Amino acid sequence: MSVKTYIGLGSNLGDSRQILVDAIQKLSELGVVSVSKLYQSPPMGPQDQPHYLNAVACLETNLEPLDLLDELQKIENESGRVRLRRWGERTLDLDLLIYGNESIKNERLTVPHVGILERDFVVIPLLDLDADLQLNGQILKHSPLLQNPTLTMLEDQNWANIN
Ligand code: A4P
Ligand code: MG
Repeated sequence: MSVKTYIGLGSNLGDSRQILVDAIQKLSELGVVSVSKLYQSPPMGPQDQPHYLNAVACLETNLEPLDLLDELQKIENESGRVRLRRWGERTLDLDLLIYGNESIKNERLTVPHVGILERDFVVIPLLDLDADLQLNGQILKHSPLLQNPTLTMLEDQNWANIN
């Protein structure tokens, strides 16, 4: 039985747009994928790093959570992932944001991903995919973050040639 999952994508090193396009292509080998618009956002965390490109993908997959995490980490590594410091620059970061209605907390995985509701670069692309999405009883489109978004929309939902 397939489960609806949401994956956050971020990149601020290398050819970020191409890295995200390639990542979406690889995600589409794991199930049915649709994507948000493509955004640029100022760095959260250390400020002396480049802006990020961010997007969110919806993936309907049969993979169990830890198997999906394995696949996400494989895709990160294939992008030549460099990660220098916490919240620092990286070629590709794939976060498992939501896995169906499941709450998961173990050594390798916390789902829903912590911090979704504090990050406009996650909330806004999630709303592209489901305008009525709720998380822990919170209606995302009512989030105060939407009052003063810091991100810029770069391209519509055709950017990855997938929808
Ligand atoms: N892990 C636990 N739960 C999860 C999950 N739901 N999804 C574990 C993915 N991984 C999860 O991840 C470290 C470990 O987290 C993994 O081994 C996995 O078992 P990591 O990606 O190597 O490193 P990091 O700790 O994710 O810390 P990180 O990545 O520094 O934090 P974030 O939260 O991923 O933030 N600013 C903008 N504008 N846009 C961004 O996308 N991203 C970050 C990274 C910082 N600033 C940003 C952005
Ligand atoms: Mg991460």
